[in-house]
Amino acid sequence: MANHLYDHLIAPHAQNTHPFLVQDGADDISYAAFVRQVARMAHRLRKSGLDVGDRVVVQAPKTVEMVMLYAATVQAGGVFLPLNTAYTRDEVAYFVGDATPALIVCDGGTATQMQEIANGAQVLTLNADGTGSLTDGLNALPDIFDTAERGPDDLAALLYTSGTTGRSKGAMLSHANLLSNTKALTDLWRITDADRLVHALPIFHTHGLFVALNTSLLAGATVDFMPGFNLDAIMAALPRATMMMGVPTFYTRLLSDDRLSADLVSNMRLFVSGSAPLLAETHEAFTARTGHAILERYGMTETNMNTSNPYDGDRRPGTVGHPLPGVEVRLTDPQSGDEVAPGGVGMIEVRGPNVFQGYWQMPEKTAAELRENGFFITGDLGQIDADGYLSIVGREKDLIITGGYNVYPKEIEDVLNDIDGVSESAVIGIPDADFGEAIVAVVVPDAGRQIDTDSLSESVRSRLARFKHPRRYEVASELPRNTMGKVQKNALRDTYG
Ligand code: MCA
Ligand code: AMP
Repeated sequence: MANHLYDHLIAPHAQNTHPFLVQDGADDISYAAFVRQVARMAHRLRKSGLDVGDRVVVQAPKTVEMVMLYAATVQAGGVFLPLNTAYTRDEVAYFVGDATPALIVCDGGTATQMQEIANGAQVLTLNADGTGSLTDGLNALPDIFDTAERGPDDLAALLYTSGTTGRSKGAMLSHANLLSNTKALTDLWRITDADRLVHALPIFHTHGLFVALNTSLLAGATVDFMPGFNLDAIMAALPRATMMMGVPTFYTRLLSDDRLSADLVSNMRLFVSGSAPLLAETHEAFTARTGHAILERYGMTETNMNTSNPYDGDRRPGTVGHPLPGVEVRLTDPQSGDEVAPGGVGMIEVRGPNVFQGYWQMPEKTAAELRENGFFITGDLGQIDADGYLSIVGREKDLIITGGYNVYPKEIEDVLNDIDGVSESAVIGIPDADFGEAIVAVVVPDAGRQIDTDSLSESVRSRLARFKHPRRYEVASELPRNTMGKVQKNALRDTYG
């Protein structure tokens, strides 16, 4: 049966003996072997209760089996919902409650806790070594599966993205959203089966999952699949590789190591950066050291990728390039919604086949951010130069990006404000050499109370993922406010940055 994403990304590889997933210390997995394992896993999912349209929540270590699980979910007609492995029980409980999955796949170590919040979903396990109830006895299942019928507009994935106002929103991504973007990127970045990609990103976000893996699948490229970012492993892999995708922290870390040289990367064709701003100085230092101009692109969970610097031609530091083919970008006045004059700063809005279907069960939020004419309001402020290069010059949304992870200050402020003795708080991002931005919390105690910052961090630890924890707490007698009563975060950044 027709299945838009499966038919383009996976089915064509049924007889393809070229290596797909390559790992240190393990046998290569060919494309054909991958297709067979995916079919077996689709049987496992179906037998475990997955119906067409059901969500599959996955909070599991990065493994080749998790890539198979993604593809098997698509083949069985499910909706893939990966979660950051750093999320706490409370955070996961919210996603499970909101998305009401039929299946949850988690690390064996968290299975008991997951059962408690499963909300009726069946829990399967997948451990870092690939074992678990998801894969137990898998080879006994048939290696052909009757692919579920899914059209271009059916959902393939639900990816949660935090918001300025608190509750995380599930971005509904259709088969056509994912496939159209995959085709645009594969074409633009000239990805082919001769490529070998260094894959050190997590696969629970758009960057590592869709940008990196979907393009490799479409092109039939080989993926050097690493469990995470390890400088030694990447240095060892670069001489054999042709491509790498990373967040800016990858590039600053590579630059901090003397082993990075033009010789080491002489086989490389393309370095891509995204998810957070790449400093122009990092871009320039990388070119000076290696001769490679990093290609910076811009995307969002809701839209996949929107713009990219050119493959041929000038990759301009500090810019995110031009709209992808088929994608429209316009800049508008945040108040009036009117387009700004050429060269002016405005809200970045995007329209195209990449733009999501709306937020899961949140029609008001969808209506607030997705215009009836199809333009999505990104919350990022941009400027377009005379040559059409877009630069992100600021954000309307109060957002911190640390090491490529998005953190909404409101979520941390809510936790801090709940703590006994805290009157109010403001959370800011300050420049950090490794993560780009680091989180600082400024806390005002209740009148006459002292605050012990150790107890603050203790309270935060149990409720929020590690990457959201403030690296520093500052106690202040009051927060600076403007005449409208709004906290002036710029003033706080000046004081504490
Ligand atoms: C780890 N830690 C972090 C982060 N990562 N803290 C803040 N921000 C982070 N990103 C914590 C660890 O838990 C640890 O805490 C301490 O910081 C030091 O960790 P370290 O070993 O240095 O970290 P790492 O394991 O090397 O990870 C850093 C990383 C990783 C490689 C930069 O965070 C990463 O892979 N980031 C990529 C994120 C990503 O894929 N973003 C794409 C989102 P402790 O010391 O207490 O143990 S998709 C997206 O944004 C859009 C769509 C787009 O355009 O792509
Ligand atoms: P997410 O919510 O994880 O999808 O993150 C999307 C946000 O990351 C965008 O709205 C931007 O603010 C930011 N972002 C992604 N790519 C870039 C980039 N190349 N430069 C600056 N910011 C970026």
